[in-house]
Amino acid sequence: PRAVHLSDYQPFTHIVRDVALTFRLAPRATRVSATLRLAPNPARPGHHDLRLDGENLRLLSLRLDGQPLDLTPDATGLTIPAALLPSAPFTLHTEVEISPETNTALEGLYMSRGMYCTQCEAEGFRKITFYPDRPDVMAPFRVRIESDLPVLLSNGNPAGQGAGWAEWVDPWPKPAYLFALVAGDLVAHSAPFTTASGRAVALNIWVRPGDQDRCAYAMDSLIRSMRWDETAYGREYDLDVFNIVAVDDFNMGAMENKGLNIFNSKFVLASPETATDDDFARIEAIIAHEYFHNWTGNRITCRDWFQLCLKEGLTVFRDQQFSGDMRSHAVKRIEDVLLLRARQFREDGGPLAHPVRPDSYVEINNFYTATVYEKGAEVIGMLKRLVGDDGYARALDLYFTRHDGDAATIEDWLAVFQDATGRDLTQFKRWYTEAGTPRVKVWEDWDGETYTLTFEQENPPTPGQPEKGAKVIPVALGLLNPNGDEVLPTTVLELTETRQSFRFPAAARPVPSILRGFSAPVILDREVSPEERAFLLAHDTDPFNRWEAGRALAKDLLARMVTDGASPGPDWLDAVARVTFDDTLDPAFRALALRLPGEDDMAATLHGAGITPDPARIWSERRRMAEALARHLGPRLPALIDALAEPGPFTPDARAAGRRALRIAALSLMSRLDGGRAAATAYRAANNMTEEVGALVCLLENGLGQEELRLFETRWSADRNVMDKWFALQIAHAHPDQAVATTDRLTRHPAFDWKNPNRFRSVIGALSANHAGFHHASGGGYRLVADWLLRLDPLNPQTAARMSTAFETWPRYDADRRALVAAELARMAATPGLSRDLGEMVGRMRG
Ligand code: BAL
Ligand code: ZN
Repeated sequence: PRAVHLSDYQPFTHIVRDVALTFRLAPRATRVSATLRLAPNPARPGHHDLRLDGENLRLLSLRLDGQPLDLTPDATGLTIPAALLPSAPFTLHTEVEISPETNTALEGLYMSRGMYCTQCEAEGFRKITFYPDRPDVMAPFRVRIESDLPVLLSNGNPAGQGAGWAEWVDPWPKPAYLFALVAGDLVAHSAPFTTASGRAVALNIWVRPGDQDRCAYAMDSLIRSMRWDETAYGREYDLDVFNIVAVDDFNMGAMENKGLNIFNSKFVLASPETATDDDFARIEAIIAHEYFHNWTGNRITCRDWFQLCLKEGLTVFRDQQFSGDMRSHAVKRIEDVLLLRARQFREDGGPLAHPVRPDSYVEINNFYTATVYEKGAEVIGMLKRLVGDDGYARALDLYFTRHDGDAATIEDWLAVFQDATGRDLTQFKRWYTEAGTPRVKVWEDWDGETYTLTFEQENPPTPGQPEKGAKVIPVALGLLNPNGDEVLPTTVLELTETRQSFRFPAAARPVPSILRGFSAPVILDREVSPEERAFLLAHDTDPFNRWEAGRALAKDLLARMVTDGASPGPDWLDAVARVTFDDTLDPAFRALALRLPGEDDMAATLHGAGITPDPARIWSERRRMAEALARHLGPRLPALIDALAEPGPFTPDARAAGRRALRIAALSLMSRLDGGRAAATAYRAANNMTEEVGALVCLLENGLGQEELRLFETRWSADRNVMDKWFALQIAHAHPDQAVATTDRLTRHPAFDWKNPNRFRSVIGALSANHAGFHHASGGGYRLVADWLLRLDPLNPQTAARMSTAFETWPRYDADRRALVAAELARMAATPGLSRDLGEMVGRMRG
């Protein structure tokens, strides 16, 4: 397959003035007739062929201005030669037949348990009808759906319905990737909304009968998102209805189709009994994310798929701001950075590294990555820090006024910042075009009067990018005096050169708090004593860096335990104890401070320090660390666990969730001491899924919980989303020597419906999340995952390709493991008929 290059971009030959579609739904023979009113595009002078994308379509009829055309499509589309085309506007009519029921790839129009639904981003619309399936072709759509199913939905506003049909009109020009259609036996959880300027909007969340009592939190999140976008960004909703549909079979989390968002049901349905606090937080964030796309993605879309971060980075940034406003900015920032390091730094440091704006791809579905999304959001956070809150607000206002209705680029985006603030962003743009996580080394010097910080940035080579220039790195800095008082409040230093020094008057040697709020997505290299880290954990006024100091203390210790058999000493144990029992601190923060560094994170850190990580040893030393902490805190744990019990009914708010998180963290430590007694009691007493899962994990981590797993399965066997947890937990928390066997056994469980992406992820994905199990020296983890990717690939290449990232960290490990992974990658690469999706991923990982 050929790569597509950013440098080859050209506007489309034609413009689409409007689109009328009629769907006659039938599981194996849906008829789609399309009427496109087209005209030559003045931006592409000359008389051109018209090339329409189309895949797996049976062409039944083709007419141009009413006249039949006798043309045969090829495997990827249909070309109408220029000689047949008028130079004036014309109308093209096509009718095709498609088979939603046999569409297992879940792209285009497909069926999920009797319901029709669509997924068109990035290039699914071409599996529905012949069309210029590219985001810079925008048009208003009129859609008629004919079906006996009771609920028939498409984008825009309703325009009539009767027995067996419904019509929808979307007045906002949109690219085809935002098209959506749903038909099914569904019920709505509804609420009214009035926008700031008085438009009445009917909000509906459509679910299967029986699920309607699990929509309240999603609806509440939607209403809060709509209000927030009005106040924070001045953006109002622009249609009379906003529909959300929950679907069980879905490749992604959710999709922002104009006026008709389609969601993976796990990110909509929630009740205290079935959803954990993390689920509630994710639902709130994803509902917000998809809603926010209405302006950042839909009203202003991307010119081409290389610009994906234009909408995704910005929309992630906006949903992070929203969640921070709804919950706690400090806790949200820590969680976001944990995720960034776990997923994006991991990607940026391996064979799949790519720029936030890539410049070539084989399969665009492979670029819905942590780099495009999460690093894309970090880059916007840095921009905001550099131009200030007012500058950011002015730039965004200009972006919305200048580009409403456009398919825009990163150049357009940076231009609004330059024009609104006068700041030259030429160098800053490297964040978009260069891959890799910069490493920033810091030295300090104090001569009795002046304190000097010297920074040196290193931008490591990544695939296809051996050399890079210096980046603009905003480093938020505070200085504390030895009493813990802040002598320099947060100040943003701008690194623009490879090596740079900053001087501060200081009569006493200050303690620096560097990269506050994680002000740039970099790896900070600085030799810091455990005493200084403990000091910052106790005194830093910046909550992120306070947490970071504790985390660094733990990582330094764990690294020494792994490499030279060190043991936890009072410096770390006492520092953690002080935070754990400090009632003046937010329980959610204390829970995060109690969380030990993850095994994959440790492996990456050791690798970065030039040490080959041994997954089994990291696992056992981390366990020894947890046991030492449990013994140290042990006498005070029962009182903490009791004090954090929530009286009264469950509420999903951040305060209550934080208390539960700390309680479960304490219970986890307690379980290392009491043979699981407290956790078993908590499991039976739990009246919500957070505590049910929390207690179960405590047991599983100690090789216990078999009886509780049976109870859980009996209770929840009819609930697909809850059963996904049951599958995932016992694999992710299995002993490393048993993880592969547990996974293998569960793939034979009658409820292992491997064609359902959520279930596949909850089993095969859970194995790759079990670091020591997946990287087991036997190679069994690698083999099992590769076997299942090869099995899934012919049916659902997108999900198979995404999950192949399990292998992306192979260069970190020892020669034996590298050889085992190489053999699996070679086996996949040699498989006949491998999809373009998985083929590209495997090829990139092999290098
Ligand atoms: N656009 C794909 C799903 C999302 O990022 O919202
Ligand atoms: Zn998005």
